[in-house]
Amino acid sequence: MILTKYGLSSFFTENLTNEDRDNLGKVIAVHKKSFRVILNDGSEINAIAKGSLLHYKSKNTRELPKLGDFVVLNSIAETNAFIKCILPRKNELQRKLVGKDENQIIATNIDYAFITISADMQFNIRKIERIVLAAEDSNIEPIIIITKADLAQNISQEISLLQDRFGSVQIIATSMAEIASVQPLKDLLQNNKVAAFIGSSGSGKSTLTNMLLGADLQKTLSVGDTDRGQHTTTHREMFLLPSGGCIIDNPGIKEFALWLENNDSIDNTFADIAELARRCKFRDCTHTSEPSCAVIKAVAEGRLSADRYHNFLKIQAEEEDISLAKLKHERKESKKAISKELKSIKKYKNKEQG
Ligand SMILES: Nc1nc2c(ncn2[C@@H]2O[C@H](COP(=O)(O)OP(=O)(O)OP(=O)(O)O)[C@@H](O)[C@H]2O)c(=O)[nH]1
Ligand SMILES: [Mg+2]
Ligand SMILES: [Zn+2]
Repeated sequence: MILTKYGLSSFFTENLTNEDRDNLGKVIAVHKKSFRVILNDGSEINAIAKGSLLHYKSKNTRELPKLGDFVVLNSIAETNAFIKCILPRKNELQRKLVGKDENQIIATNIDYAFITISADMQFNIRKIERIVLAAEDSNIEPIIIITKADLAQNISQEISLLQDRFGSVQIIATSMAEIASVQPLKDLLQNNKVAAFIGSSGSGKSTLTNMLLGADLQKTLSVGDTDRGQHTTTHREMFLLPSGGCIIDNPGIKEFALWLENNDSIDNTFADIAELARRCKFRDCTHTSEPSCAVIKAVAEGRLSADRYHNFLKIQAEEEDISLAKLKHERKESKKAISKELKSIKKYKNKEQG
């Protein structure tokens, strides 16, 4: 049963009928109009979503199949398989689309977010912090991978720099010049775990994918190519590793805006600030200008880094934006639902009269 290797467990199947159990699949790639689905016997098919799933205008909606979903198909025997339903998800790695009141689900049912940052570039701490936060918000373990260790001036210094900042997050350095450097990633993926690479374009996601696969399946930017900043990988895809576990190679991401489900996530990531805040004079202190603010005091006395404090403020402001965006999104959805309901009532009335 191949799907076990893709992370299938009783969590997903316990409420299924025997018939549905025989028609399980997992979405391993998402194309414009169809989904690449792997079946329990290891064969792959292209499936389309059932009609009722297709009335969604936005492809970002939760109700549509996403990469990593376990699905039930009907009519596997035929060449055109339909996705009948999506099994409840363990989690969703998601971000907010910049400039839109909409979220994008990057992948579902994953155990690790492999956050790649290349050693030869300046670190964008805020972006890393956001991705860590998004992962933790969804119960996904973030792992920071410093790629291109061979190009680093002083790799142990870079590791300790990040370790100071992200105390509890595991940090791993890799280099394509040293195949053994990916062994820690292979170890993490034992017992059928699933990881998704996430990081800037050119940070080495596809190179790592190929190293883990032991084969050059993914195209990487070749030396001499001048189109730096262009995406070499253009769609998401999931791969089973010969050493066990699965990985998802993603196109590079430029910006990572937050879309959080859990209001406590910020407090968890900024536990030190949450702890300080308990001693602020005002219970609803925003830690910006209030008198007797324990957070501002800690920054002034050098007990809290100013950098971390500013990032906290920024993310806090972002959270307000998210709440607003979510509200707008929900309103739009409920307006749609109401107008649909009205239409069907009208139809019904017309029928009754006619
Ligand atoms: N020196 C060195 N170069 C590396 C290493 N890993 C990747 N590269 C190079 O970095 C470039 C980009 O690598 P990719 O694997 O294509 O990056 P990517 O993250 O998949 O990029 P997108 O698909 O655009 O998101 C390629 O030229 C790789 O050869 C490394 O460990 N050391
Ligand atoms: Mg790539
Ligand atoms: Zn305060």
